[in-house]
Amino acid sequence: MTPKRALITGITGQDGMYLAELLLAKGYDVHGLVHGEHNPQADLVRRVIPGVRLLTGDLTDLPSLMRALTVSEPHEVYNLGAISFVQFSWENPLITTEVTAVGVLNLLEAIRMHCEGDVRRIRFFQASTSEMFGRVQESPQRETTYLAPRSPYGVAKVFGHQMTVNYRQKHGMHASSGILFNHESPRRGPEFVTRKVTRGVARIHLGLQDSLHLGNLDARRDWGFAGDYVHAMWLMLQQDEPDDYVVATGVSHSIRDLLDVAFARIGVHDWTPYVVEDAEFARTPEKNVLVGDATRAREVLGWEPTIDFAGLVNLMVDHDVAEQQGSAHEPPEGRGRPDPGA
Ligand code: G4F
Repeated sequence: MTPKRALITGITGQDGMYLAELLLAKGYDVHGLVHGEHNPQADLVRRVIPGVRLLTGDLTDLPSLMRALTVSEPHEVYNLGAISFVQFSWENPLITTEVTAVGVLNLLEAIRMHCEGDVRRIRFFQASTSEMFGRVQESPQRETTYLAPRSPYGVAKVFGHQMTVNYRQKHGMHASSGILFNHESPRRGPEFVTRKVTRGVARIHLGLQDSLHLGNLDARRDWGFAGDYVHAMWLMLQQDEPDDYVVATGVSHSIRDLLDVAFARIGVHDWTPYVVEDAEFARTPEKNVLVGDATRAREVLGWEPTIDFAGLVNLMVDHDVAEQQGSAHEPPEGRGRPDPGA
């Protein structure tokens, strides 16, 4: 049987890498879009997941997307590419909009034109986000919860989400959207709070760092494991009909909880001497509790998270201790500015 083919944008990010591994294990031919000629993250993907075929392209460049579709002839397209750091989007709202919002439209249009009237030939997944809920109108948040984003990133994601819904409704595309709550792993960039904490804790444990500077310790998130979330993405594209799904654990934790678990892993039960609340990292205003209701994903897709919060944090601390000692298998570092093409 001819293997299924998939095209992934955002292949160099944590989700792209986990998804590529999942699809390769299922026998897919996997193509990934990478931005720029000498992208250091592309070398990491080549090294860690040698089965993936990389294509150059950019979500802001429609002809490059058309070319990627022609070369890969995918059955499934996963759009994981975005500028995804919320703080960065406040400093760079236009490029965030071009990549994270208009990039989705470019890809939908490229698929529509490529399929020439047979739009169901390619199934499309859009990575939407809990950041779309922003000033939350109900808790927990579900697929029908009103969208009230509070950052240029959240606004851009709402555009991509609604375009996906509209292309499904107007053009009959098999286009699904996963409203993904925070999902983490040892491959998470160190600018995000979970990895910042687990990496900092590992360095404190090894005597490489004295303290950890953080923003609001009372902020709460619904954190899951990225490997579980890419499984939900794949399940969405295996359904006969496309739809939108919240992907979340349904449990909210504070940054203090994160610190409790991470420091306990290295045997420290009072972390207060090590943690500095620093206005540089505080976001305002942030009074909302993001927590997702994944009932639809559970009932329709049969999806369940496999790793809980403590398991996730422990996994990340253990990885970071090994990495800081120079014995980890895969250095996920080297992420600078988020990669817009991928
Ligand atoms: O780890 P964060 O930077 O992630 P955030 O902003 O929730 O966004 C992530 O998850 C979203 C949902 O999946 C994605 F859409 C988005 O692309 C990204 O992947 O911050 C989490 C929380 C925030 O409340 C933040 O204020 O941690 C709080 N925080 C406290 N101190 C900090 C820090 N965040 C960061 N990055 N650094 C701090 O020092």
